[in-house]
Amino acid sequence: MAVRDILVLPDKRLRQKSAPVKAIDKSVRALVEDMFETMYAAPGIGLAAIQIGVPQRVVTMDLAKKDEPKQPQVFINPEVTWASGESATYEEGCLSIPEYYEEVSRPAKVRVKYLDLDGKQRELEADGLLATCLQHEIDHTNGVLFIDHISKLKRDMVMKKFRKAAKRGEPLKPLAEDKEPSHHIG
Ligand code: K1U
Ligand code: ZN
Repeated sequence: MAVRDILVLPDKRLRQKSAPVKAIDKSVRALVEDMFETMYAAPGIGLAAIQIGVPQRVVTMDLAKKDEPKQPQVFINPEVTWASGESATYEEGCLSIPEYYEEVSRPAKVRVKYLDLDGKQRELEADGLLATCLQHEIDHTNGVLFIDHISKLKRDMVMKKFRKAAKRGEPLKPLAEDKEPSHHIG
């Protein structure tokens, strides 16, 4: 198990479309372990494999509050099969876009089809933070970032800031505890 480096804007690999997992073997299970370790260390509530440079459709998540026992969830080849017409707005963050938070409007409810770690086909209906987080992570598997859902003006500002930081070789800070978004669980 290892904490892996998280890709940060403007890394082009974040725009790559990930490939479906063909077989849930030892290497996929090892990837999932590394993803949880990386996600908990960040800390984050979700992670897509491409964020650690692995272009496979694998997502980890844990929406447990600070004082609750861990609730690790794994979604392999997740796919939205239905989305509500009604929208919900949530202040999102992204471990690949550190210290930037913005309100994003998405379908309030979604149905998601996926494989669990045993290769069993499952489907769930989600609302609230689970619906937001699932859509954010599924977007990652398609090379889409949450800044693609905000205005071009704001997106261009974010891109400019991160390109500049990369050029200067500035150290990229993780999401600090005191900078957590207002909706934070726990
Ligand atoms: O995919 C990612 O980059 C992870 C991202 C998931 C996410 C957050 C908010 C809305 C939608 C998707 C994060 O985990 S950002 C960090 C964060 O929200 C958080 C960190 C510590 C405690 C609680 C939340
Ligand atoms: Zn993200």
